[in-house]
Amino acid sequence: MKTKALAAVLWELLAIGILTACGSSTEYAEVGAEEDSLITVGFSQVGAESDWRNSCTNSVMEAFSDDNGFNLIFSDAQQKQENQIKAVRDFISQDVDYIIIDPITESGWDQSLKEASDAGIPVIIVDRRVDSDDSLYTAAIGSDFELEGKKACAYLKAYLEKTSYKGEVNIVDIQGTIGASATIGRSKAFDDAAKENGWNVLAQETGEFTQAKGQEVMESILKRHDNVNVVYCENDNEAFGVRDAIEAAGKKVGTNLKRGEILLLSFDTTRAGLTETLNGTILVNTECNPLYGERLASMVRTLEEGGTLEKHTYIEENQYSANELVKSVVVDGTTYPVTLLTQEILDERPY
Ligand code: GYE
Repeated sequence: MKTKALAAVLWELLAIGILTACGSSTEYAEVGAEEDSLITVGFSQVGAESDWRNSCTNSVMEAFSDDNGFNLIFSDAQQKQENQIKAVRDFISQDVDYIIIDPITESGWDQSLKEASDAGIPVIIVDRRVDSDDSLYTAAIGSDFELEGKKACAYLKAYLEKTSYKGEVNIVDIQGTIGASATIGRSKAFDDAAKENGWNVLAQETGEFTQAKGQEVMESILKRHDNVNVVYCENDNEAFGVRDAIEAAGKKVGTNLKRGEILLLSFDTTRAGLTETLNGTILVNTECNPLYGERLASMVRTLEEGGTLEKHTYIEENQYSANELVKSVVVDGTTYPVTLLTQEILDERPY
C-alpha cells in the first residue's frame, strides 16, 4: 500500500508539472478525484493454513479490487492473534474507512474493537465470531459451526442405522485451532452426540486445521489405539493428513465399517476435500462456504450508502455424501437434505 500511495503522489507531481507546463490543471484534478473515490478496507485474515482459507482470501481479494472501487489492505496473521491485534492498530493509524476481521480465536477482542470504535471505524466480523459485546462492532457474518457439527453427527448416526451396524463406535475427534469458533461449535456438537449415542471417544486432540498436524496427531493416536473405526476431522486438510496416517499404519479408509474400514467425516467441502468424498475416502463432507468476498463488499457498499446491516447473519450450507443411503438428516426438528456427490456437481462448484 505504501508503494502504491507513493506511486500516486509521484504521478500527481508529474501531472502537475506536465499540466502546468501546458497551462491547464483540469486533468490533474481528475486524477486526484479518482484516487480519493476508492474505499479503503483493512482486512485481517487468519493465515493460509488450509484450502478453505485460501479460497476465502481469493474471494475477498477479487471482490475488493481497485476496479470495483476498493483499496484493500490485506494482512495475514499467520494463525497468531497478536498479529491480528497489531494489524487492527495499523489499520486505525492509517485511518482506513472499514476494518474486516476474521478472528482466529473468539476471546481477547474487547480492547481492539474499542480502539476501532473510538476511532469511528466500522468493523465487520467475518467467518468466525468474537465473544465481545456486539455494540463494539457493526455486523458479523459467518457459519453456524455447531449446526455444521450436528449435521455431521446426525449423518453418522443415520448411516450406522442404515447399514445396521451394531458394533462399537470407537471414534476420534481431530479438532481445529483451539479457541476458534469453528472448533468450539464443531467440537461441542461432537461431544453432545458422542454422549447421547454412547460412542466411545478414544481421543480428542487439535490438528490445528492443517494437513501436517492432522497427520502427526493421527499417527500418534493410532500407536495408542488399534480399534479406531471413525474419525471426525474438523476440516478437509486434517482429513488428508488423517487418511495418510491411517494408510501408513496399514489400515484402510472407506465406507464399510463391517469390513474393517475406517470412516472419515470432514468439513469445508473444498474441491480437494470433495474429490475425496467422490472416491469414497471421506464418507460425508459438511459444507462451510468460504466465498465471503461479494457478501462483504455489498455490506460495505450498504454502509457507504448510509444503510444499516443485520447484526448477525448465518450463511446457508449443504452436506455432501459418498453414499446414497442417507438422503437427509434431522437436527433440532429441521430436516436438511444430504446430496449424493457426483462428478457433475463437483465440476459446477465455484471453489
Ligand atoms: O473450516 C478451516 C479453516 O474458520 C471455517 O478455518 C473456518 C475454518 C475452516 O482453517 O479449514
